[in-house]
Amino acid sequence: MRSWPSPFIPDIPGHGPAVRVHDTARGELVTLEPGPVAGLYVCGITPYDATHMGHAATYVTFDVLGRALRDAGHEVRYVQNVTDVDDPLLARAVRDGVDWIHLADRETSLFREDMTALSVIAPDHYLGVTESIDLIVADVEALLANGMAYRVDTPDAVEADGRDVYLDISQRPGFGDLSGLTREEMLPIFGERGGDPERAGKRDPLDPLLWRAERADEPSWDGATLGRGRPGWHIECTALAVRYLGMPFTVQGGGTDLVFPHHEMSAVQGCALTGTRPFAQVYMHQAMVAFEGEKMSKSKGNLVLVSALRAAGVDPMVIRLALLDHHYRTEWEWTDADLHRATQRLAGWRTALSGNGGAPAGGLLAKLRERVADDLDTPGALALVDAWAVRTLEHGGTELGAPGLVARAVDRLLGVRV
Ligand code: 5CA
Ligand code: ZN
Repeated sequence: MRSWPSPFIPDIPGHGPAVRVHDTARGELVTLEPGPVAGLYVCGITPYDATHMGHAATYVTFDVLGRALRDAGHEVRYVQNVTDVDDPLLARAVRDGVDWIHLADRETSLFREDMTALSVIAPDHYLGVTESIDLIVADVEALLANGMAYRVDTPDAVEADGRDVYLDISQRPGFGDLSGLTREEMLPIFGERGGDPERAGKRDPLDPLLWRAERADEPSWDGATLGRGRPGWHIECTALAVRYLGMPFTVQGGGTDLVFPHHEMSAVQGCALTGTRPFAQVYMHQAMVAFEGEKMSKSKGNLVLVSALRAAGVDPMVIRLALLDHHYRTEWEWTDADLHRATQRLAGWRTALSGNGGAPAGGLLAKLRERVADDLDTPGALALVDAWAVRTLEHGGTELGAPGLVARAVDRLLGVRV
């Protein structure tokens, strides 16, 4: 799938320290040790509505991670999916009386525009489910062949012998290691987040769907020995990560709403498929962004859209600064005050950065790098630039070239074009 144009990443002297982040599985800060190439998989959108501040927070967070890894001297291989066929997308298309393909296409295009405007570095592999069917089918067939998956009778399948396929979770060691949830805690969440604990014929209510046999009025693809149908949700991310990054890759990312079941299942499936562990070295999650008292979500409709703000004339760099002002592990609620504060900040920075000279910047570079590499402390990084801007504005610029250096550092590390 076409991705979007990546922004230019300016060079600055030296390089940053090793990157430390919070691993959800271990519940502690860990230093990433990826070797020359860091593999990053971040769960992409289900394109049935436009990019909201929660999505934007997630993609900006992992963009900053990618920038920190590059600054520390690693090459970054970045993979992202598009869930361009799934139940909520099909349901929205039916509700609105539109073709699901057009809906997915339209919202994915808008997402690309939003990511471009927000200066987010594009994935190296940007892949829709609908263009990855063969890969997914081969993986589900492999899981059936090695006894990790099983078929369930499906009376409402279109094909007479059509049967759904599930992963046999009870066979899997390590299930629950990521989320740390008990079975009792898992069951209701599984039901709320796309799972089907009540489905008759499953060996375990928590078993995730791998392949859904074709039903009437639903899109379907040729599944070779699986029969016609479409993939379950989690297997798409397993298949793409294994194929395009290989196991174990450096970081699996997304919002905290994906810890269970999505990332737990993706990981268990990857281990079942390859016979190796772990799936990813580290699992990183962006805290939920709320609006009007609740998690911002397409299904609830309490949305602040990136595209709507852009259409209203808000500078995308103001949006990016508003997001960076919140640490990725802290839940927060979007308000107009965020916009106001970021607008003031950008204006102040622009004034300070437009002179010939500025306050000395050598020390600032090292401190900025340290903040970003320390569990992506972006609020701390913004505060450092604020302090430099105040010094420059209050005392005038003494160091020629400092504004240029600071502007490049802010662009390289934080993705803010001033
Ligand atoms: N297509 C799946 C992942 S494979 C999906 O969850 N799509 S999504 O469109 O619902 O979400 C896209 C990304 O944004 C996910 O990483 C999700 O965790 C994150 N996200 C969704 N809502 C919020 C929110 N309110 N705050 C922060 N991140 C969010
Ligand atoms: Zn995913």
